[in-house]
Amino acid sequence: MLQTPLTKLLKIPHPILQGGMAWVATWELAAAVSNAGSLGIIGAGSAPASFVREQITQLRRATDKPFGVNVPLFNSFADEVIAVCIEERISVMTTGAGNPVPYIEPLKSAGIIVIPVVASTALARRLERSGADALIAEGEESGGHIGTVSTLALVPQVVDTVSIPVIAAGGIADGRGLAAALALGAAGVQMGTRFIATDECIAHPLYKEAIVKANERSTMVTGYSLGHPVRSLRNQCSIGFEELERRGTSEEEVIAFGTGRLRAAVIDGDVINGSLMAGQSAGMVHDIVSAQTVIERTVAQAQALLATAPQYVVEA
Ligand code: TUI
Repeated sequence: MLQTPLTKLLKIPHPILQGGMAWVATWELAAAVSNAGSLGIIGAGSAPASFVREQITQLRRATDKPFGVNVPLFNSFADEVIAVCIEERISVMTTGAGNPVPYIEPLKSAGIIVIPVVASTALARRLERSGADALIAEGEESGGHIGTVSTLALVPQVVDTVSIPVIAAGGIADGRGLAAALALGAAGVQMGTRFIATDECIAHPLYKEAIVKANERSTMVTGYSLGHPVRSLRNQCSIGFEELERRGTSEEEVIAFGTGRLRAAVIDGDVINGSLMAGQSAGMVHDIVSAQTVIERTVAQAQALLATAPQYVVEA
């Protein structure tokens, strides 16, 4: 067992969170992850509150373990989604892609553990002061919407800035990543891409296959010109997006080009014109296995590595 301040806070056996990936992180994946002793998370993405409520209901039928909901704050339904999560008294909320300060107090009053994603020490400091329970420090190796600092540089700097537990994310897909994160002072990890290539994930088989086939140079970042950088696998969609940005196409047109692309990849398996959001760890993912196998392997490998360097484990 790897006990850390995170396992204590969340009352779960393993210091692992599953990323709350839009369209991909449904109750099926979250249930498998939570049942395997980690924290499963439903990704609200840009979905309306009614969808999220239905997901929570289904997840409660499939597990009695703690779980979370991730809300990207650019979701136009964010207020309603968060209201549903408060009504449903979920265990944990993670937030991304924005500043969650206005939501922290109402969430905490409802007994919900609040764990925002940060990509800078400035926001980390502010969120600790505003009452966040822990933080996810997410490096630019991650898939989807990202910041600009790498995990190796960001995590220790966030750890040095705050006293609450820090969870490392970005570029982590196995026990080496978990052991390294603990050595950087993190209390656990969040993995996204690794959990797409699992049996329980509802992503189309062609999306999973694209991740398994990827190497370390298979991803690219688009959207810098919009102020919303997004990492995805290189394909006609991401190359086309880059081309529009290079030509200085209007923001409306670039946004219109991107609309519906993630759904096309995840649901329809359109690996050519869809947006295959994935992190640089895709090159480390070589098989499609159960979520439980991912977790067992990750913990066993980290434990073996840490047996030679036990001083890196921050005890609960
Ligand atoms: O949220 C994410 N990753 C996401 S959300 C998403 S949904 C989507 N995106 C594009 C098209 C269609 C659907 C896909 N990927 N990660 C968490 C994250 N948050 N990464 C970086 C940040 C972040 C960045 C800046 C958090 C806060 C922040 O601060 C802004 C501020 O106001 O200070």
